[in-house]
Amino acid sequence: MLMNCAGKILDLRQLAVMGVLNVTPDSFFDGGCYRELDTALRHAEIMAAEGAAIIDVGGESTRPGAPPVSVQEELDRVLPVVERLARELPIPLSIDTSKPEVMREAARVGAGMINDVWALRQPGALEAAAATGLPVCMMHMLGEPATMQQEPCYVDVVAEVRAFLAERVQVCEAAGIPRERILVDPGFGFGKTLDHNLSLLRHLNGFTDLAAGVLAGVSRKSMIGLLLNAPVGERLAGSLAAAVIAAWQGANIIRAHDVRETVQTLRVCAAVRAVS
Ligand code: 7PJ
Repeated sequence: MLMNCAGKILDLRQLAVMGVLNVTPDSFFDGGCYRELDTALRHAEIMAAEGAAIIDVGGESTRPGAPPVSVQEELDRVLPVVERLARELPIPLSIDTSKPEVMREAARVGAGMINDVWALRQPGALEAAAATGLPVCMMHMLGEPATMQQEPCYVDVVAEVRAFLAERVQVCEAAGIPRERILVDPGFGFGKTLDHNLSLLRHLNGFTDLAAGVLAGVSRKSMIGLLLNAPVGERLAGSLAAAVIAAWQGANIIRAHDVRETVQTLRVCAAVRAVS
């Protein structure tokens, strides 16, 4: 399965790593590191050289309690980076946004995918995403970033997240985005307790039939921190373990901060999967 991302190909027959490039002052792991354009570009080039199949550019932190960002501020943060990287890198870029204006403008300067933690539920987002003709990643989130970690509650988290994503895929299809251009993501850490996250990881294989592929983002998240009682800087090994499980359970794309280590880890996973 090949996904056309604005002319660059994302090959979903292989396990892919999506490298995270935050151009925000306040993201939980790398916030503040990549604000300067040159620093962001250099980091993206390193991730591409380390084997990232796609790079996810985000200009708004979604960590619990993060302040909202205006459209103009988000555009100012992400557009110069997307424009330069689209020209200079051989791999596609996704734009991590929920705002229709940012989707449109990022697509105009060369973004190859729309990654929306709101699953195109903000006003105008579905239409804007459809009009770009780009692939989309639809992520599940319960509630909204400011309050999502205040006692998230499900009767059956796996069934409910699956039903949500199935419905969003239908909505996309009705808006003119075919399944071949849709990825789904259970949204680890977005309105979920540790137990919810573990159940979703355990049953991720139940999501593979919903769309063209499954994306999983577990890198350095608090679920790893809770299991290891480790701060964000000491969550690499745990993140790699979770990445292996996600891949083994059928995830196609692993979103990660530590590209080199994640690529190496998934290579071992893929080799074992390839034998009968
Ligand atoms: C995710 C994301 C994720 C998708 C973030 C972080 C928080 N997009 N954007 N999936 N997480 N699709 O990097 O931990 O899990 S921001």
